[in-house]
Amino acid sequence: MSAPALPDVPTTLLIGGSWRPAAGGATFPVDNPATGQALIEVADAGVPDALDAIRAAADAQQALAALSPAQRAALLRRVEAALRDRTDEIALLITLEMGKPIAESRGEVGYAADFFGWFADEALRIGGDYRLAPTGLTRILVQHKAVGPCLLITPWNFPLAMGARKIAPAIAAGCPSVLKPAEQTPLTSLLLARIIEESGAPPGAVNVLTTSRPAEAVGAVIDSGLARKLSFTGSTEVGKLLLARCAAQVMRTSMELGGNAPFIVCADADLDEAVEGALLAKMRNIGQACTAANRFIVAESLAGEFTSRLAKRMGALTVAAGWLDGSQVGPLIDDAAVEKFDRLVRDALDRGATVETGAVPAIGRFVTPTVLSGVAPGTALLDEEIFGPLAPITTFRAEEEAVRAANGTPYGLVSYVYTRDLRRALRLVGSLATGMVGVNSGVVSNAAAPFGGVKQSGLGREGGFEGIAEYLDTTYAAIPV
Ligand code: TXE
Repeated sequence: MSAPALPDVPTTLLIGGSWRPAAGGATFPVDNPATGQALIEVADAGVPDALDAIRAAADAQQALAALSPAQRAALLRRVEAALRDRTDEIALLITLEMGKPIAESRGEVGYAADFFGWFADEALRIGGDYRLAPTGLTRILVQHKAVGPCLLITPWNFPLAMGARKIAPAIAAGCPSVLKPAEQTPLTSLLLARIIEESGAPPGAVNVLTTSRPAEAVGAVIDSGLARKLSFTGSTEVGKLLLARCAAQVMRTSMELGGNAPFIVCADADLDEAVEGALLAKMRNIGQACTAANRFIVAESLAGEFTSRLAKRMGALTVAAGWLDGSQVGPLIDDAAVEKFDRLVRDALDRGATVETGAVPAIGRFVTPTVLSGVAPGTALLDEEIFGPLAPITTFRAEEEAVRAANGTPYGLVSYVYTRDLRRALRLVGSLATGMVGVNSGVVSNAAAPFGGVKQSGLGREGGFEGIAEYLDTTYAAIPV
């Protein structure tokens, strides 16, 4: 299979405004998941590079603080415009290193650009307030100030958007950062950093550390004490390790971790809409999203019809390399993801699940969209984050039963509910223990919304007014008069 040529992209580290190789010259390969072949080699940062990067960020704090809110907003607007202008080039890069269909990559570029636009406005709204102490003799001047240098760690599944959700509010708040992208998808972050640089960011405002040894490089940055905040998106397992490490430095943290989203279809749901929403919520990003519907919990009375329609739609999707016309399902990110997918399907079948579509062997990293019904409690795919195009269907009779099943997980990122009854919808929104609920919608995320989870899905919010607060400290001056 021959892939289109790789767009021009930097392959070295960006530290303090200089593009440079890793100390010692180490590099590591970046794969095209569709072909399994290397696209290019990028710099492999070690501990000395990591320390240089966080020092460069700390050194840039003054230069960023010297930019007025209007200048920071204008910078973010220029980044937004450049992303929109260069959509085709960036989308191809995302598809080549991550695998998703090109139409979805274009959507990701627009979504990422929205965050630069949103936070350009937020940069103008940073303020504070003025209060009187109870005696009235002291004035309290409350301010919101940049927390300081930030470490931003992103996963591979949305290589552009995850960086945008962190860098845009950091710049808006006046925080310099070190971006550490996932080892599978460093190229999009390098291109984003170049675009931010070309848009006029001060040297050192954004530094990029690509590395195949994240534990070492990230550990060095945290232990340096120079980073004042970590924003991490990734697995709950790594998030817990990093939380413990940050505790030693009393660092602020935001954590966007794993999910196990229930997708509840009530007996009064509009079935056409529910099937459309299910496809979106399950198949977006080849199922590799923390917001992916993980468990379908369907009213018994329409489970048969819902299942056969969903299976028909999922079975008809075009599985092909993401750059090919008409591709709807690209490859999974790596061989480990394919092994996990196969293990989850096998376990469900061993426990008596019925195949409605799919469940055939993978070809390379391309797996077949699969729907399983009759999935028994205790089956691994109901407890683990699937991260692939696999839809397990379970049924319920009473609403409380659906809520109990939906909430019966340590995760709490998002739920989806399909119903035509407003009261039922509001009742469910109240009782579902997740940070976000899609009501008759398979998509919850946008730049205005405070994206984030409860329970073991994370801490903090990205997007919305709440998104910038994560990068600001509240301080005050007490002034007796
Ligand atoms: O995540 P990791 P992986 C879930 C999903 C997926 C599973 C594993 O279920 O199947 O996690 O994915 C960096 N110290 N999500 O292995 O390992 C790593 O380099 C410091 C959900 O990709 O958590 C990358 O930049 N950093 C999630 C980032 O952490 C470390 C998106 C995420 O990698 C590190 C991705 C360490 N010891 C996976 N180990 C979501 N919330 O959307 C890894 N990293």
